[in-house]
Amino acid sequence: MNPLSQFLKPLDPDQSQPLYQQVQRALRDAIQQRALGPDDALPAERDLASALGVSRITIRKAIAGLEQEGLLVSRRGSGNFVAGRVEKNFAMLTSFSEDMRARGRTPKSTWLKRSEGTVTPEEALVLRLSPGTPVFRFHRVRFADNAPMSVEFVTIVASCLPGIDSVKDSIYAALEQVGNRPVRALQRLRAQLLNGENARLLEASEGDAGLLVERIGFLRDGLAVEFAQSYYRGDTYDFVAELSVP
Ligand code: 16G
Repeated sequence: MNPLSQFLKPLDPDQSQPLYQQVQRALRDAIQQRALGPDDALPAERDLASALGVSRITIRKAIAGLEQEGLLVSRRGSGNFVAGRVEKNFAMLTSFSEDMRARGRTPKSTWLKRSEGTVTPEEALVLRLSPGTPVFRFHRVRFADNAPMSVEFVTIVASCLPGIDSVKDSIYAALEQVGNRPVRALQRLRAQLLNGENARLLEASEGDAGLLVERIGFLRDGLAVEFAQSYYRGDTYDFVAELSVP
């Protein structure tokens, strides 16, 4: 038996919840319980409509809502698909915006804070800067389409950018414009449970699995330009690397 059929049962029009929301819930459950896996095609609208006993208009409204949530993606001409996990090459020095675009997803960010200051003792050690060096700090939630992927804290050495407002959507684009995009980086990945503010921002539950990736980016002359800490939802990101014999 197709396990998907467990989720596609005729709905009850007498329930207080609008029908399209019931459809959304049924499909969301099917995705979360893996009856539909990443990149799987959703059944045709007319098949969903007849299985759930609702109109195609209701199905379309539910699908639009799930697209908004980032759970489904519609591909022109070929239908609706479950959004896939993002696979990121651990050894590629790319930006979040580039990674998302390369996968056909639209990068978005919610800005939580941007501020100017001087290095903290920790940043001074990590970036090898003298105390008092000016820095810019950027705090954002990063989305692929409408699905939250990471909460990011980035510190950039202020002398590498013309000003804090030169950063629009992409920090790396702003650095590249003035020839200060990092060309080498060190990266560390650590498992971390999502709690408190980070869990809330990533729409995860307290204690869900997460990943903390820290990156120190360097310029060609070896000077550090960025220190970034990104907290990822554990269920949305896969880090892959190619290995070779030493
Ligand atoms: C990625 C980088 C981060 C960088 C950001 C720039 C990892 C683990 N981290 O999130 O170091 O600051 O991209 O993205 O990949 P942006 O250019 O889209 O702002």
